[in-house]
Amino acid sequence: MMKTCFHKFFVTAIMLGMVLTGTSQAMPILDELTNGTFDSDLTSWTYSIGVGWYSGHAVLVEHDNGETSLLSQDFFLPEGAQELSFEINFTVEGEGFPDTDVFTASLLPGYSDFYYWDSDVGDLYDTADVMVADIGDGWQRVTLLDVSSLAGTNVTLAFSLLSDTTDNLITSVDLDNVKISTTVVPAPGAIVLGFIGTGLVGVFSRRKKVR
Ligand SMILES: [Ca+2]
Ligand SMILES: [Ca+2]
Repeated sequence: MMKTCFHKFFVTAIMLGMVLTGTSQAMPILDELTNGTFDSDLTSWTYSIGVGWYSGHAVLVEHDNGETSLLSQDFFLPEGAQELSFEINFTVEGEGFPDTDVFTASLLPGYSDFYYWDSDVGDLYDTADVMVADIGDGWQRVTLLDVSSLAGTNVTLAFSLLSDTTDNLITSVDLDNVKISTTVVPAPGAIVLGFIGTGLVGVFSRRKKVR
């Protein structure tokens, strides 16, 4: 009787595992964010003309009138992901008014242009979602405070620099230390073991009551 009961339980657990595995295989899971520190090049990033590497960081410069310099990476945002942050340093040369250069950061889906900067106004962002801190030598750290709603999914992080059309104003943006911070969550294996443990306790307590 006991043996049959365990047998049924484990067959059910294995079938459930197969269903869950089948579901997750339908969507290819990407690698997590890599080379956010730009140690030696732009490996793992997708980039357009106008984006380069210099001395341990990425640099976005204007490459043509009215064109966009784009740097992006598609990656898997892990379970427990909490904050996304990066560091930037703007250099603006020339007298551009009324020209306007625009830099944006987006985490898609969901956070389009969560950080926006233009050469006329400076930076614009929602303080409920984003924090900006001076960290010295002209660098600022921009933090998107809560990305937990996207944890466990594939996302795209994109930085863009849109040039004005007359180019009296020359902007370049240094970018470094793109990071995801996570809270500790139980590994999937631990969750499954937890379910099995709870199931066994249930089986034993039910049998005890029968006696
Ligand atoms: Ca670096
Ligand atoms: Ca410009």
